Amino acid sequence: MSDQDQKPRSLREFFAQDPERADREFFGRVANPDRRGFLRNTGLATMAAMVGTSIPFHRNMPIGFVPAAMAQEDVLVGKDGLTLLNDRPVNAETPPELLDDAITPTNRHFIRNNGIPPEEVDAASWTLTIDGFVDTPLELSIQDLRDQFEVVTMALTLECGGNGRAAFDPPAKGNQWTYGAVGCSEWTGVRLKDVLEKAGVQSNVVYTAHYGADTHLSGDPEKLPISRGMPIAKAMTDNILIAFEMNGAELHPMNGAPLRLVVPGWPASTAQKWLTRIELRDVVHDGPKMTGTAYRLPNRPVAPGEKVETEDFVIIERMPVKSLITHPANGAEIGTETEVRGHAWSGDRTVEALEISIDFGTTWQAAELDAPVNSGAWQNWRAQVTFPQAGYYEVWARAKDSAGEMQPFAIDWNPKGYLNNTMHRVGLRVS
Ligand SMILES: Nc1nc2c(c(=O)[nH]1)N[C@H]1C(S)=C(S)[C@@H](COP(=O)(O)O)O[C@H]1N2
Ligand SMILES: [Mo]
Repeated sequence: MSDQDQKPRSLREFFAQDPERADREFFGRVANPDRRGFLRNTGLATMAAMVGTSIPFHRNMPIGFVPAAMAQEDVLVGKDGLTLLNDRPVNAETPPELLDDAITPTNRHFIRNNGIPPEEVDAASWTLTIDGFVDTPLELSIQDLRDQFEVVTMALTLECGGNGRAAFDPPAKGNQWTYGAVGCSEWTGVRLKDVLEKAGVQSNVVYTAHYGADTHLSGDPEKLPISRGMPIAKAMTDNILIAFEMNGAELHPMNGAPLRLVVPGWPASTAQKWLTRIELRDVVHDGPKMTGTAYRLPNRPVAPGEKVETEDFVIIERMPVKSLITHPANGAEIGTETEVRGHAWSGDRTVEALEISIDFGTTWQAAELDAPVNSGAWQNWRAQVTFPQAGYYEVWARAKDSAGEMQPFAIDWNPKGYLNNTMHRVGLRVS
């Protein structure tokens, strides 16, 4: 039986199967000889946050004890309305109608973890190492970053490369994301480019490699859950941040506190959370999730279900043109006059036009489309729609980008279910 088959589907199941491990991974709780739990500070804080207050007798709590007040969704502390796809590692997406804000609030930003987040996070002693082919290797605290580089705030779109995977047929393995593995929060930090320039990028550098403090699901300290990178030319663009604030506050623990990369326009897997090290390499990075079929696509269209050889895969770079309808919600009952609105984005490009249809794609109406607030931010759009009579309608939205690329009705199937940018459809009952 593979590891996959034994994977518990809920937090409660996980605690039932392996209580000591569950305690270690969720709360950093270590067993005492008398089998009572000893909660480290962050673990205690996590559990207190879950139950909503302090736990005076926490020292008496037995190992593997799930507080009765804790529902399964409570792994999502500090998140609101997210759909939990997996709790080990934690993966949760945001329903489209909860992504209606121009800037995604922290409690609505999706979570995609490949491993176990670090238990003890101390922002004051956190360091970032810049090494590899640089003139001067750097070791920087978060305060050093603030002091030595220009601090900037930007709205930046992060989208998982597997967003939309649930629509693939035959199905693709992995988290069954529907629409909500995307968000555009406001991030504060320093430009990656400025930091790399200070270290001095040597002429033979072709690629970055990113490392974080999370640990592998197996518990093996030699294994990394994920370590991805990008071509040096991409790394030197202006809108990539090493961020220490999210929406004007600390990063959410699940979104990489206290330090992460934010890389808009490319698969968000390049945006290393709990960032500890960036290495500059003279070859393409080969860390976990860089090779094989991970975040890679066949180099040609393939038939649905077709077997593709590993050497025929290429690394995904920019994300494709895409949009989301965030209002009204799918299934809503509305009147004949309604504002329809949402966001649109396209990798390193801008979106030039957004059109909607209420007659299954027969005719299209231009929506009002805002410019991005800065490079790397999604664009907000809205349209006033008049439905001719009561009944069932679908609103479809399609974006077209600066290179003339438009969202399709259907996309080529690929083995891992990446880059689904088909049009978003919302069903509405008009009365
Ligand atoms: N250290 C670390 N960084 C990581 C990951 C991870 O598992 N570990 N997941 C990546 C993936 S696949 C995505 S889509 C984004 C998700 O960022 P979010 O969880 O803040 O939404 O983080 C990326 N950075
Ligand atoms: Mo991802």
